[in-house]
Amino acid sequence: MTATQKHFEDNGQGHVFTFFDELSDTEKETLLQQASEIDLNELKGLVETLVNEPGEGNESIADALEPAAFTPLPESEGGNPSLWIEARDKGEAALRAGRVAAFTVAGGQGTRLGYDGPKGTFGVTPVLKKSLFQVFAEKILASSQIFGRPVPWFILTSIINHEETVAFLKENEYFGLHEEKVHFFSQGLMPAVDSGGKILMADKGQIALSPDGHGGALRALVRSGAVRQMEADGIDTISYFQVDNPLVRCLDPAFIGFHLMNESELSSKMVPKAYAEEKVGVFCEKEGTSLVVEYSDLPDRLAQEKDENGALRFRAGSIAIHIFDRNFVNRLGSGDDESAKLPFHLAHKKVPFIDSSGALTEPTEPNAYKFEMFVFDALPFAKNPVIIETNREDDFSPVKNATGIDSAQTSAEDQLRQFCRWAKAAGIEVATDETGLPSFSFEVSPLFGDTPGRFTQSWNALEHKPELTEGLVLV
Ligand code: UD2
Repeated sequence: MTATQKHFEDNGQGHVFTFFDELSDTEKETLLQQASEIDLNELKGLVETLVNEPGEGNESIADALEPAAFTPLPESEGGNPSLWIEARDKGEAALRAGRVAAFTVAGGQGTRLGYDGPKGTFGVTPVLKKSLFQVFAEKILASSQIFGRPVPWFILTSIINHEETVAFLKENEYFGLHEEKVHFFSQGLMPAVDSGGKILMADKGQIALSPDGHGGALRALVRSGAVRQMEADGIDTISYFQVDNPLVRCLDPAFIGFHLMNESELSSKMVPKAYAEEKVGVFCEKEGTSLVVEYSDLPDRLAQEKDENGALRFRAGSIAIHIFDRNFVNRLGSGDDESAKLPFHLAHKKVPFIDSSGALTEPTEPNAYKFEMFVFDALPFAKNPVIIETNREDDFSPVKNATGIDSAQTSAEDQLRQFCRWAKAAGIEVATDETGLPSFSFEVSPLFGDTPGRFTQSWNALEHKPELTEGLVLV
């Protein structure tokens, strides 16, 4: 019996090795490797506190919860235009100095979309159906060209999609970015357990493992050496966004500027929630500390509450766009600071498993508990957290579902509306409906323009100005 087997035996998880003797040498090695990466102490604690305990319940989360303060847009009530100009200038200076990296979390399973492949390879633009990865690459390239410094791009993958993601970017020659500026690293894994806290086996030689949540990004950034590399390259500011949102401004100068001006360790963007049930976390404050309460944890009573103007009181929706200070990532991700650890959240899911006879069971009801960390749980540990308002139509239209809300269709339409706003701002006549949507599809590459100002500049520089018609692509 190996030391790992004994350790599992002693911790009540010896069944993981039931079929060990039937495995080939390579299979044995794989299983031992998987097992050795599981922290059984941590797992035991999670089972005790999350699976066995009934849980806090939403109402106790609500105690003393207040809406978080945020910096309004210049055009919003209380907005300060000169402050936004100052922030933009500071952010542009940081981009010119090469202090900023882009960071995409793309390790998730993307089950809701029903697309077979890494989500970042999914086609989203209205005409060319460029992939999410291509859209981000071109935005990063545009910023690199404008500010004269190549911006490195870090991509978090997971065991589910690492190889395919790397191959996709390579085949497409990194969409114009320098190969050595695109960094991939895989996030950690956690085992799924049954209601008795026993680790589930996906096969005789395979533990049922799944990604440790996007909060795992912080420790993955440290473990992979990405943080060390950033330090060596003079990067102290990490611009974080999710793989599902093609509208995101990957490197927004004003946002970067607010982060730096406030010497913040973690900055975030908010949009006023569109409706009470919208599936976004909400920025709150509890006893002077900022935090995000996930939509599923916010009691309905608070989600529906209105202020004296009739607006939702808890309306500061988190759209998962953040800026991290590199040293802060190191502090949390290294695990050195015992007082700053991201908690795990519990998810009850259907996970296929083999039983004690080795037969595979495909459950029809949730049978397993998974443990995930959320990146926004870093907020209470951050010094000087900053929350700024952003325009939803210029930053957020995710592709999450196959149809309906937050689908490929709604996102493509939001991209079209943005292109039309830019065209109108450049003095081009384009007919749209009352929601700003044209009756035809066209597309603007981020390399042609990624802001109204740069769109206008490129448009004015065109010798032959094309008519905006179906299928036009401005590159
Ligand atoms: C997330 C936020 C929600 C809101 C919304 C905006 C959580 C729990 N909720 O909801 O508050 O901001 O986004 O769109 O995050 N990912 C990984 N590794 C993992 C799990 C996820 O990289 O182990 C990535 C995934 O690839 C995606 C992102 O994290 O880019 C979001 O994951 P999700 O789709 O599970 O989050 P969602 O839509 O429930």
